[in-house]
Amino acid sequence: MKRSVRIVPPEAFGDLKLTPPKEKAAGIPAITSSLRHVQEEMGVIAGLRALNRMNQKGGFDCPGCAWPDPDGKRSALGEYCENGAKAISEEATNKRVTPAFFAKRTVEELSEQTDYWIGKQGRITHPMYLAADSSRYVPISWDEAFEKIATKIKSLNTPDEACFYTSGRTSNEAAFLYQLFARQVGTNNLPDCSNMCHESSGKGLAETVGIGKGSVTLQDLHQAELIIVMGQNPGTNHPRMLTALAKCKENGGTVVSVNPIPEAGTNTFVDPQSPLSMLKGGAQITDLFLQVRINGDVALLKAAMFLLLEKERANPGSVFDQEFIKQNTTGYQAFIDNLGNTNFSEAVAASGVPEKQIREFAGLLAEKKKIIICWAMGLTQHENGVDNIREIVNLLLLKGSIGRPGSGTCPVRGHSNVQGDRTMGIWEAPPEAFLDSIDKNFSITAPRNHGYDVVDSIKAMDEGKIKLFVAMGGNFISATPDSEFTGKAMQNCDLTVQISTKLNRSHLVTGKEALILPCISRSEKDQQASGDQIVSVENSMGIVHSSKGSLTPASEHLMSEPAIVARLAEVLFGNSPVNWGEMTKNYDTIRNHIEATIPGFDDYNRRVRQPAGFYLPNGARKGKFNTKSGKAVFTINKIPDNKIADGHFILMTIRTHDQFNTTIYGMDDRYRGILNERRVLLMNKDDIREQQLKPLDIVHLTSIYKGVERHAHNFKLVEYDIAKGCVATYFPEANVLVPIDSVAKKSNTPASKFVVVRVEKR
Ligand SMILES: Nc1nc2c(c(=O)[nH]1)N[C@H]1C(S)=C(S)[C@@H](COP(=O)(O)OP(=O)(O)OC[C@H]3O[C@@H](n4cnc5c(=O)[nH]c(N)nc54)[C@H](O)[C@@H]3O)O[C@H]1N2
Ligand SMILES: Nc1nc2c(c(=O)[nH]1)N[C@H]1C(S)=C(S)[C@@H](COP(=O)(O)OP(=O)(O)OC[C@H]3O[C@@H](n4cnc5c(=O)[nH]c(N)nc54)[C@H](O)[C@@H]3O)O[C@H]1N2
Ligand code: SF4
Ligand SMILES: [Mo]
Repeated sequence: MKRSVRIVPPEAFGDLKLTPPKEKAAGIPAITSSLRHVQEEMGVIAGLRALNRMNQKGGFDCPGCAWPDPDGKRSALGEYCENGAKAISEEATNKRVTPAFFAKRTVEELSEQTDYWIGKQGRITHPMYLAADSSRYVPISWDEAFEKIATKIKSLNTPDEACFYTSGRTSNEAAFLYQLFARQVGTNNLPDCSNMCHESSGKGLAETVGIGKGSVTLQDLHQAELIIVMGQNPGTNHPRMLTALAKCKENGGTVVSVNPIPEAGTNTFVDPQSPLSMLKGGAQITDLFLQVRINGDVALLKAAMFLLLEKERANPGSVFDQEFIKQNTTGYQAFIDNLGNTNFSEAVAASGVPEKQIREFAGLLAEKKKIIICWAMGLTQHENGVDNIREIVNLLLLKGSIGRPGSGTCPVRGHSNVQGDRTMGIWEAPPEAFLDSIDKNFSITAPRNHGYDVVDSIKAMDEGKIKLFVAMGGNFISATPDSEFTGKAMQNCDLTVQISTKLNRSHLVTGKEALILPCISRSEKDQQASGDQIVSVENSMGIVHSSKGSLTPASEHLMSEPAIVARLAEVLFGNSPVNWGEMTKNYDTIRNHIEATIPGFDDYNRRVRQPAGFYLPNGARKGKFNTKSGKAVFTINKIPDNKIADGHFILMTIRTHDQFNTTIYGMDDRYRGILNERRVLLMNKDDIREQQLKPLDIVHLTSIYKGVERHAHNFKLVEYDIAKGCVATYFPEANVLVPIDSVAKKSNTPASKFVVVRVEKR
């Protein structure tokens, strides 16, 4: 039975209210907003008790972003931000989705609701099953659920008909078991949210500096002379990064922001953890704001480096670190020859930034030595996303700004353990050495052929090549591109299984049969045979530390993520050669296996219990580049051709201040001054006039890619300070416009920051 569920969220309007965009981030409004969310979901007392444990040594890790906690003393006023408070309120909510909830509603009915409504219903309490001939989930026992999955796996023609997705909140312990399970099944089909996120960073960095992770620590940020924040909105998505930027400024550093819109947090930051900052009215963060056109970053960097090269040629050794370049890099001459041929005025025009500001930027680059570049989705989610990262590396190499204190690469990760999941082997293209190690430690033979990443999984589903889809967290349907295409592809699967805490669209747009396996969350007590367990996570700076939940689980019927994987594996494989039954009695056993399999985890069980955890080895941080040549590599990257037809715009799909990816916390984008409405299109004043539109007009969007059109209707036009020719709206409502084939070369990351659209008045 094909259910007629809604794949794309309904086009319902809220009651839009506009206020001037905020000049200041955090401060009192952030505290008020945190408390409101805590109160609504958990009650004030329980909420504050939970917040007191969050990000403290021995407490639980914030389920929000991957920003690190300080190594040393932690603030008694709380080591969290507004969005951390929202994240915990959302997962520790008092509301419940019970079997009675499902008995009252079909999946079709549920799918007509907004994502906001769906997410707000509360925590799922029981394992649930959706039969092939039904539209209503009914309760199922854990044993029956595992039996169904095991039976399906046994029936596959090849293990590659199974696909195991992971979202980045999963702990190291759960992730390690999950990938091991997939490999014992016999597939490397392990797509993860990273494929849509920092995959371009991983690819670009591994190739040039020999490690697919960032090189800096928090200390480095504090010590840097110049920090460049590119394609990132830290005030909303990594709020405590502002504390680090403020420290850098206190120490005399300079901050440059590169963005098509001026984002609040990078203007002024009022540290809610610092009474002094509150009194003073906050610190100015950005010294120089460069309003690039969407995907104008390579052009900007090239233009700036061209100016540096002129200075260097006039006065050799004055700008570039020639000694560093000679000792540590390859490809310099070819890079310089190419850079010298840059058409400067064309590069300036392509960047969209006025020449005067580019000269100012180049002036800063010329005089500073300790430089850090931070970035996020504004650089990775482009067809040339990998080139963006390689160009950043070029600049840092010219300046000798990597592998030294106060300098280096800083890709700011999204989900709290997305980096750890990859370290644990959640990877569709695992290195041979990793698989050898798995084989040796567990006496299995892991498959060697690479599996599907996110985009390839969707295409495989479309072609009927995937029969079983399992998701360890996340919301695959809403997070992926080309929603209609993806939704139909997912419906081709025989069985889809979601291991989840809360309800989302992926529970409604399913395969023929579907299961929901509800799990405990990070903040909750994880009790196993040997007592309360800890799990561990790796943050954006490669620090592995423990996380211990303290709240009572949302329901007595929940299982932990590691226990779900181990139980399923035991049902399918028994306890030989992998002793799955032993695995979850005490998670120390899992960590011992991780230690035996993955480099850098020596003495894991002891070190993870150190109050601030431990740093994983990182060659680039120490100036050791683990590339083929043993040196860092200059690369040549073309300025992308971003010309689009007249009357078209480049659309970026971004996050509001009130959401975590597909989880909608509320309807306000407070810093941007857009309240009570998510269906908005941000457009520049001149463009509105030239298009003969008016602010608050209702418009329809059509994306055009290789002759195919995709539609999203009903957005209110908001006049906004955004680069000319560019427009913005929110993810996930706009994912229906992102073409499945528009992906970054090499990383296959959907280009969700570069969608060519037409804007038409309703
Ligand atoms: N509160 C909260 N925190 C989060 C998340 C969340 O949804 N909510 N999500 C988490 C996850 S998984 C991730 S990956 C991160 C995402 O963190 P961000 O990458 O900060 O998130 P986005 O909203 O996608 O913002 C991208 C930024 O890049 C800019 N931009 C877009 N295109 C370009 C471009 O071509 N060039 C330049 N220079 N800038 C551009 C946009 O204007 C915007 O400021 O945040 C993590 N933290
Ligand atoms: N257009 C567009 N699309 C994008 C992006 C964009 O910028 N623009 N960003 C991309 C990025 S960077 C990312 S990372 C992806 C995110 O993709 P996903 O990681 O797949 O999506 P999330 O919205 O983070 O997943 C939220 C769901 O996770 C489940 N969950 C929450 N906590 C837990 C837990 O502790 N355990 C388990 N098992 N489940 C839990 C809940 O059911 C919740 O509904 O989206 C990508 N999609
Ligand atoms: S910065 Fe990120 S990890 Fe830290 S408290 Fe805020 S949301 Fe949580
Ligand atoms: Mo992400």
